[in-house]
Amino acid sequence: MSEKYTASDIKVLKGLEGVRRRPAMYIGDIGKRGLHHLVFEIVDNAIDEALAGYCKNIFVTINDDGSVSVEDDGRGIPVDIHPELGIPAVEVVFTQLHAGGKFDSKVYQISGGLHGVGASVVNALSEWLVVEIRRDGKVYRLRFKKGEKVGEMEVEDTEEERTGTKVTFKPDPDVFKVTRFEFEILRDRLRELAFLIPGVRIVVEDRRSNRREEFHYEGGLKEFVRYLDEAREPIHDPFYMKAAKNGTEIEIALEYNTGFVETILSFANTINTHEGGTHLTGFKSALTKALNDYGKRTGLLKKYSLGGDDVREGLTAVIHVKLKDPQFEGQTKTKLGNGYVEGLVRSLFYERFMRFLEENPRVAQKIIEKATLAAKSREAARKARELTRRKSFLESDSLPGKLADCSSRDPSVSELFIVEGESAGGSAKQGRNREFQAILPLKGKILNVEKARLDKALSNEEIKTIISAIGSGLKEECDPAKARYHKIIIMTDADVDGSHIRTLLLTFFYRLMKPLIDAGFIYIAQPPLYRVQKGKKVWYLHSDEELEELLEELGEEKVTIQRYKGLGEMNPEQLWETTMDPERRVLKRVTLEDAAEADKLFSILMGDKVEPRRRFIQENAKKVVNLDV
Ligand code: 28F
Repeated sequence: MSEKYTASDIKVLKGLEGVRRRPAMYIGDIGKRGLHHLVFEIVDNAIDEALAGYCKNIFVTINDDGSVSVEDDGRGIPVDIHPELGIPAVEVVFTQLHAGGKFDSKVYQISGGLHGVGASVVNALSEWLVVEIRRDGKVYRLRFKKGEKVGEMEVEDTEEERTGTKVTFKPDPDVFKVTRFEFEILRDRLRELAFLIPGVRIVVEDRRSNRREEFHYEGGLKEFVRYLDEAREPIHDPFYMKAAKNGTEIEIALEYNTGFVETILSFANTINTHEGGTHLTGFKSALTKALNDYGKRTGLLKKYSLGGDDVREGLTAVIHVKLKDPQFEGQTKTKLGNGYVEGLVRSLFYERFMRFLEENPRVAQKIIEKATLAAKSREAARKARELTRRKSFLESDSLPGKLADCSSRDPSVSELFIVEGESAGGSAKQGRNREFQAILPLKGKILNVEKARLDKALSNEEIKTIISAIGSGLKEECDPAKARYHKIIIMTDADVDGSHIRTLLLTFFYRLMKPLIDAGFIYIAQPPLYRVQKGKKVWYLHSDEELEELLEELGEEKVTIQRYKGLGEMNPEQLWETTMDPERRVLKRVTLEDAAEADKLFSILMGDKVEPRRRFIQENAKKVVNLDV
C-alpha cells in the first residue's frame, strides 16, 4: 500500500469494502450460485471481447488448487496509464467498481453480465487474483489479495505474437459458504454461451478430475434447438430468423417435434431470462396469430381456432434479443422488462414466420394439423375436468380414498409420502406419525407424462390421485401456496424399478407441477441399504462405502448383516426409524440447477429415442442412479 491515499484511492477502498461487506448485493448470494457467478462475470468480459470481434477462443479451467482460470485470445486489457487516476487501465478495471466498458456504450455496443459489476467485484471477493495480459510482445502481470494490489505491475518480454487476457482467482472462504467449483454448472452455462455466440470456441476443463469439453457451434440457435431436441423427433427443418430494427437485434430458431412438451428458452444479451418477459410475450402472441391467420386463409382451419397452448405443443424454440438498455425485472432479475421489445418481436417474427409458412406449405400443414389435434384434445380434457370439478364440488370429501391423510391442516408442517407399492404403503401407514404425515401408496408405475398429452395424463388414476391429494393445481395454474403439504416425499425401493418410478414421478412434477420444485417442496427419501446388528446394537447404512467403513471398525466381531431389497422388507417400526422419523432420516431435496438441462435430461430419459438414452446412461451412470437433477 502506498503511504498516502489520494482521493481516488479512498473511493476505491470504499467501493470494494462495500462489496465485501454486502457481497449478495453484487452477486446475488454467497452460496453455490454466487460462487459460480464469479466465473461468469470474468467470462462475460471475454465474451464482450468476442462480440466486439477480437476474440475467438475462451478457456475456462478449474485448477488443482480449486482456483479458476479464464483466458481469452482477444486484444488484452489496455495497460496504459489512466490520465486522471495515474494507474494502468487494467488496474482500474480490477479495482474500480463499475469501471470498464460495460457502462460506456462507446467501447462495447452490447454487453452481457447479469448485474454488470464485473472484474472488480470478483477481485474484491477473491482470496487472491492474478491477471496476465499479453500485448505488444510483452506479458504484464498484476496480483491482488482480497481486492488490494500486491506489489507493482510486472512486465516481461516474450517472443510471442499472441495477445489476450488471463485471469486466475481463488474465491475467498471468508466470504463464501462454499468454495468448491462444480464442473457441471460451468459446463452447462458455457455450452449455452457457445450456442448464443456462434463461432466462438469455449473449452472447459477440470484438472481435478481430468474432464474436458469443447463447445464450438457455427450454426448458433439452429444448432441449439437441434441439441435441445436430440431425444425428440423433429417434423421439419428448423425455422431461423435474424433481424434488427432501431438498434435492437432479434434472433429466433424453432422446430416442432412429434412430442407434446413445450420448450422455449429466452435470452437477452446472452442472459438467460428464466422468467421470460416482453420478448417471450411478443413471440408467443405472434406465433398464435400467424398460425391462425395462415390456417384460416388457406382453409386448413375451419371449425377450430388455435389457442396459445395448442400452437406450442411439441414446440422447441430459442429466442435471443440484443438491446442497448436491457431492464431486468422479477424475483431473480431474469425477466426482460423493456416494453418496446414486445411489439418489435411480434411484428418482425410474425412477418418472417408467415413467409416461412407460405414458402413451406407442407411444413405449415403439418404444424397446423398438429396444433388442431392439440386443440381438440384440450377441448376434450376441459370437458373431462369440468365433470370431475363438478363431482368434487358436490361431494364434501374429494380426497382420494387411497390417501391416508394426516390430521394437521397446516401445510407448512404436513408431509406427503408417495410410496411405491401397496405393501410398503401399508408399513408406512402403520409406522408414520399420523399427526403430520400422510401416506399415498401407488399401485404400479405412473403414466409417462413425457409421452402423453395432458388429457391422457389426467385420465390416469395414479396421476389423478396425486393431483387431488396435493391440491395445488396444474401447469400455469399450479400454485405452491395451495399445496396441502410443504414436503412431498418420493419413497421408492433402491432398485432399478424404484429408480424408474422415481424418474416417472420427477418427470410428472417437472412437467406439470414445476412451481413445487422451485418452491423446494419435492424430496426423495433415502431408505437404508443395510442393517447391521452386533448384540443389541443396530446400525442402518445407506451405501456400500458406509458398510465397509463400519465393518473395518468392528473388524473381528460377530455381526449380522441384512441387505434390504425393498421397502417392503422393513417392518413399520424400522421404516419409521430409518426413513420417516424427521430426527433420524436423510431426505434429499430436488433442485433444478439448470432448467434447460433438466428439460433435456427428462426428454432423454423418458422419451421415445433409445440411442440418446443408452448413450446418456452410459456416460452418466451415477447421475441416473441418484437422479438429483
Ligand atoms: C479472462 C477475461 O477480461 N478480456 C478482456 C479486453 C479488451 C479490451 C478491454 C477487455 C479499456 C480501459 C475499459 C483492448 N483494446 N477476459 C477479459 N479483453 N477490456 S476485458 O477494454 C476495456 C476498456 O478500460 C480492449 C482496445 N479496447 C479494448
